[in-house]
Amino acid sequence: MKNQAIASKLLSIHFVLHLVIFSSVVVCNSFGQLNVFAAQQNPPDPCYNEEDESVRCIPDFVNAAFGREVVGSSTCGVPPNRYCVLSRPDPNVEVQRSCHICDANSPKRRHPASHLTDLNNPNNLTCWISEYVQHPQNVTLTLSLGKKFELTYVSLQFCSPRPDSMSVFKSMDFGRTWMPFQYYSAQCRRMYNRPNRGVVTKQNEQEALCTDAHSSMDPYSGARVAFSTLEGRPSAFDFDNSPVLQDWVTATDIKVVFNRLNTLGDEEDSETARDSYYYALSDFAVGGRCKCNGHASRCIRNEEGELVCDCRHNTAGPDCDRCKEFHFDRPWQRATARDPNECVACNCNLHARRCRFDMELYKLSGRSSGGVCLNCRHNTAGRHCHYCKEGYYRDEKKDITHRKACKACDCHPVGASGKTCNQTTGQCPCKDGVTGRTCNRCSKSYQQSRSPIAPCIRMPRDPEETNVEIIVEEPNQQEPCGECRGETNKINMRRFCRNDFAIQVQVLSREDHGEWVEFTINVATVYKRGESRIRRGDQQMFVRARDIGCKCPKVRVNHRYLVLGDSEYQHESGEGVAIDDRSIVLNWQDKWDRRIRKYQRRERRGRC
Ligand SMILES: *[C@@H]1O[C@H](CO)[C@@H](O)[C@H](O)[C@H]1NC(C)=O
Ligand SMILES: *[C@@H]1O[C@H](CO)[C@@H](O)[C@H](O)[C@H]1NC(C)=O
Ligand SMILES: *[C@@H]1O[C@H](CO)[C@@H](O)[C@H](O)[C@H]1NC(C)=O
Ligand SMILES: [Ca+2]
Repeated sequence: MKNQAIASKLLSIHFVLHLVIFSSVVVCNSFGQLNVFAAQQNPPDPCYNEEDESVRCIPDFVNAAFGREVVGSSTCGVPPNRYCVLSRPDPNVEVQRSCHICDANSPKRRHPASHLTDLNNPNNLTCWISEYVQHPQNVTLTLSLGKKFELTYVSLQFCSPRPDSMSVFKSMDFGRTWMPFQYYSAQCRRMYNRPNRGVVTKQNEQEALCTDAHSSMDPYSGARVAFSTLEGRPSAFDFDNSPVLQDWVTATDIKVVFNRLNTLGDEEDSETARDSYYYALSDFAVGGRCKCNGHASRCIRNEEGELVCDCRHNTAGPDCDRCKEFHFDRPWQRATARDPNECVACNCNLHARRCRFDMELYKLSGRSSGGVCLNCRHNTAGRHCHYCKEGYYRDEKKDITHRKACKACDCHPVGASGKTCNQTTGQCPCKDGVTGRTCNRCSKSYQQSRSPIAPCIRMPRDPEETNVEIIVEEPNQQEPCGECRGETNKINMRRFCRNDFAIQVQVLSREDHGEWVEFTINVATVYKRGESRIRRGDQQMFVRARDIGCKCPKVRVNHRYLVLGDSEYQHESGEGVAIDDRSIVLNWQDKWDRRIRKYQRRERRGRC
């Protein structure tokens, strides 16, 4: 009980602070400029501490409704109509009426819903006013926040008498479904079938309550009615560990439904009172924080103008609600004060760019690592691309992360009895009488035969002779042309995602230098850079002579191409762009520009 009291006190402090901030915006602006100046010097990222370790970070507390659009189901002034304001400054005097005109076409007499979320200046209130309301008509205000927020309060300031009954709903899915957040009524049971001032227990923390608290105030004065989302909810003090309450305070949209006017004792159909039967509010405020699950300290607008978290800790998604690509070594979790729960990269020894999470492996590892590398490259295999795939063996002189850590077995097609060599020594399995790492020689006292089944046979005579013969010369360097591995005439999202870089180039000239052919290209557009150092302008592009000879890829001077490739494939010099028979080289078509820019945007949103 005591905790709850403290919780509500904290919330009301939040609330008061918030009001102070928003009612003194003019003062804040001059401070705001100072802050900008300070930020230029050395902006510390609140998501990391001084040791550069991840720490939980949370966006600032704001009025999420400020400046956002509210849709009202009814607004006065079309056609112009009269409305009368009732007031009673002193309970001992008669109620006073002052009447005005609402005219949607007059800048001074209009009362649109935009007045609900404008700057709330207490000295100059701007109000939204509904049309005349007749029972049982409902009037609805719908506010879209454009993103998930974690709300501390919803606050409504009235210009009219407060209604007899109203309900507040929230949506977590941009208005597709709604759930009740709070009810206000002088007659909770009759209107909403709920007890007045009910109690929340641990079992019903997501239940909307009904209260008549707002109706005890002077009905004539425009007053604020505020609903604190966590007030009276037992887990509020353990919010970090309460997914139920984290969910409860989450909303993308808020809807207020005015179900019943306060007729102040008049008969509802009284003709004289009609002019004062309307709802009017000056401010619709929603206090809260952009929901980023502890992984961002601010929300920003993305290229589409949507509000999204500026995610850290290797997370992604509009609410930092998942791990970013290649960071699936443990499951995503919300950050807490104790543990930032950052997402961890998979360990693929630099041989894979994609991985997935495996719950079984994660559990087996004692909840430390569950990442499984996908599509290990450079002839590696295994969960972490940590050994060589079949037909390859480890070059112990190179680190496992090296691109050439695995060498081909190259077992002799005739001398070896299989294609798989010993992973550490590279020794191929040799047929009887055959020797050598690749099984390319006859053993001592064996000689070459014409039989592919027994290429070396024991010499019948002269066992002294120790001639070692080479059965066939080393495998031919000039392998015949195979199919182009990158051959296609289409560009699609999958291909765009799978490659490190995507550029539009014009081929200017060609020079042949033995093993390599060097093209001078002009890069007109870099759609995707990956880890390469490709820039716009003139530079070199290298292709192995063998690949060019096989027309994999086909590159011709004076032609314009779209080139997609892997930045790990490099010329010995490490300079320029290098492509091979896996790269995609397509004759450029102008219509592609728009399409590829679309892929670019999708990739930035993490859709690869
Ligand atoms: C009050 O606000 C309205 C609308 O923003 C503005 O047109 C008007 O000049 C303001 N009046 C005063 C007294 O500041
Ligand atoms: C007004 O809202 C109440 C409660 O949400 C609902 O039961 C009632 O049918 C609505 N009335 C009209 C006229 O839509
Ligand atoms: C590979 O060679 C090493 C060293 O000779 C040997 O210890 C190991 O058993 C061999 N591995 C296999 C799978 O034969
Ligand atoms: Ca206003």
